Amino acid sequence: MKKIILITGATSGIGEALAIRLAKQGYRLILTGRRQERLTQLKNQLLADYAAEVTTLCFDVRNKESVFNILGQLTEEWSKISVLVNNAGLAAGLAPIQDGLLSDWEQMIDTNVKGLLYVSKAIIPEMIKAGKGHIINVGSIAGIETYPNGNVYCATKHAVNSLTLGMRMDLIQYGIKVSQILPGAVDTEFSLVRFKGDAERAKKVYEGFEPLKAEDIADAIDYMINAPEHVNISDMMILPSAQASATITERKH
Ligand code: NDP
Ligand code: 8X3
Repeated sequence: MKKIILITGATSGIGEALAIRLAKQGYRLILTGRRQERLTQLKNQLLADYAAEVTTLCFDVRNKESVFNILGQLTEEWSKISVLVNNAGLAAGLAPIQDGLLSDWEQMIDTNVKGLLYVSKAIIPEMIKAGKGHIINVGSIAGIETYPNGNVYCATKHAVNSLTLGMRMDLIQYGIKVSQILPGAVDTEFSLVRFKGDAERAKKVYEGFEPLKAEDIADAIDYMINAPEHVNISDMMILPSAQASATITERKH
């Protein structure tokens, strides 16, 4: 029987690409996000294309009651999650600290940090019981380097980096591996969300160079998941070839 893998934020971008990649390999998937139509559409696609076994759960990771109720109601079979991919996250706004919106800050902190913690806390007990498991956190180059106007988003990804280290230390005694993937610029809905639907501004982020595709990151997470039991790919930073750091990207205009 293939492992069960839970991916948060599977309705677009990296999470969706990973779901497709893992379904192809026969993994059983629990896919989550806030957009039910997208979850249903993806489930139907994975069933039609790969006869994949998929459970979808629609909830907001910021809502702790929903997280614990919904994940707590998984059947005996589906609660045996082998791999948790904490991928749901976002940037909201790109403004100097003095101009940032409180609502943006709260959304990023509540999703990227608190949401990741809620989901992890709901899943970890079963992994401890099983004496094995694998948690993969989606961090960012922004979790290592802060860039101008990135303030709170960068702080949330620094928190993900720190939580990854802490989780790894605390969970090692239970046979649970903890990994982190830290992408640079990936062309997904990320910038559209950051700029609140301003497609022109979002497009500019990826102009003049070839950004990563969601599939590039899915490929790397697949490698982490399929590494032998005794191997933990602990942290993996992946950048577009044209990106040297959080602030240096070689653009051809
Ligand atoms: P997308 O915007 O394409 O995907 C984000 C996913 O997160 C969606 O499925 C969205 O689903 C989900 N999500 C957002 N907020 C919530 C919430 N409150 N509750 C539940 N689900 C939520 O962007 P990416 O695929 O690029 O982002 C995935 C991760 O990768 C994020 O953590 C991001 O910070 C990180 N990352 C992205 C980079 C990039 O350049 N794109 C680079 C480095 C890291 P829904 O809206 O349906 O809830
Ligand atoms: C997303 C990459 O550089 O826009 O985490 O912050 S960046």
